[in-house]
Amino acid sequence: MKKLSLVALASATALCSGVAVASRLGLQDPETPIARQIYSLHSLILWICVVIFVAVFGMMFYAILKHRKSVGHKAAQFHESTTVEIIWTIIPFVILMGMAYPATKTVIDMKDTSNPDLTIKATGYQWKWGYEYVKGEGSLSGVSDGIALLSSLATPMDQIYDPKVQKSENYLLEVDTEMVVPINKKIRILTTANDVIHAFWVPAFGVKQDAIPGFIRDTWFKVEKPGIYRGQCAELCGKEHGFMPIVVRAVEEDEFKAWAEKRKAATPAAAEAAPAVQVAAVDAAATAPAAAAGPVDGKKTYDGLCAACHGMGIAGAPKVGDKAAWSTRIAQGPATLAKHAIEGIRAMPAKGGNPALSDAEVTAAVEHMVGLSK
Ligand code: HEC
Ligand SMILES: [Cu+2]
Repeated sequence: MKKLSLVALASATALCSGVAVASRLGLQDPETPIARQIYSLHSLILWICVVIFVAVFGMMFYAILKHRKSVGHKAAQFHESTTVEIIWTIIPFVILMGMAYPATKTVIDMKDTSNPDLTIKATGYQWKWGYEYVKGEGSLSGVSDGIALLSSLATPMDQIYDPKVQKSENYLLEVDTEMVVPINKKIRILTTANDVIHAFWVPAFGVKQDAIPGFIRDTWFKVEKPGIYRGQCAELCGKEHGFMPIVVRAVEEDEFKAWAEKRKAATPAAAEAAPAVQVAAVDAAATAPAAAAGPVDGKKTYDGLCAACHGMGIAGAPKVGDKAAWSTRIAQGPATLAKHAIEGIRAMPAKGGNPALSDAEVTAAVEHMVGLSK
């Protein structure tokens, strides 16, 4: 028996040291003050559980072995013993209080989204994230106001569906457009969604917040080290739930300002209106014609609507960038391609399902797609 418990002890120790070495079994390394609090809370409670587990089971097995009937032991009688009842009320009470105090403190800190330096609205779509740098109070007010990004999975589909293709290092955790934030600043994230419930989750930040259509929830983080941090949608949101990662690039404040300048220059003055237009485009049922003012931007139409099917090659749509799938189609000539996109062909809905688009916009989107697929 002694031998058995020794083996159990040895394997438990091995497991614990394994956790420390290959951190894959533990939580991700915490990178924000909140994440560190959560981590130590987790460790504290885990060890309390371990101690209780060992004490309770140790006592139980000891009693079963030593006091068994076959060795002639007679059961002790302590029914309605006030002392015992007081003890088994007070001990759990003390343990629970010891756990509730630090837990409450951490939860209060997590929920304190006051006085942010920067506010970003994260909108969940089926299946990508949109980030809008909201015009806010805070010390970074004015720096990035109005910047709007759409962030989609960058892992090529053949890595996902073709087992022979080597998977990239950040398989399913890479995006085309990252969220960029400055370090050592309080970033408030407002979460919402456009279709179904998603959840914004970046483990290293200790941030996980549901994104619910029609509601705004908030959370916050303050990263200390520049770097790339990866997360995922943490709510089952449909068939590509696993394909909507979150990537946050944390940079020095100067770098952030430079990035914001560049990004603002790249987006037309209508940057603030852009997300609304994209939302309308994604929601093909929205019949209100989106005012098609301004230059015809094929990329925008593509990103906002066509990419939903063509970005990943969903439902038989030729995937953008897939040369083999496109070569025969391109061979039909630009006029035929544009006609098929405008009028629809087989599973391809007319104008991608948004009749509010002008022919010119659809044609520009086709040109953009062809450019990416030659
Ligand atoms: C709901 C999914 C969906 C959306 C949204 C969508 N497409 Fe398609 N598209 C398809 C499918 C499916 C096909 C393949 C049709 C076929 O050949 O059977 C296709 C084919 C095409 C083709 C090739 C036509 C040909 O002659 O081979 C073009 C060009 C095209 N789409 C352009 C667009 C443009 C531009 C948009 C955005 C305005 C768009 N698509 C939005 C599903 C979609
Ligand atoms: Cu989701």
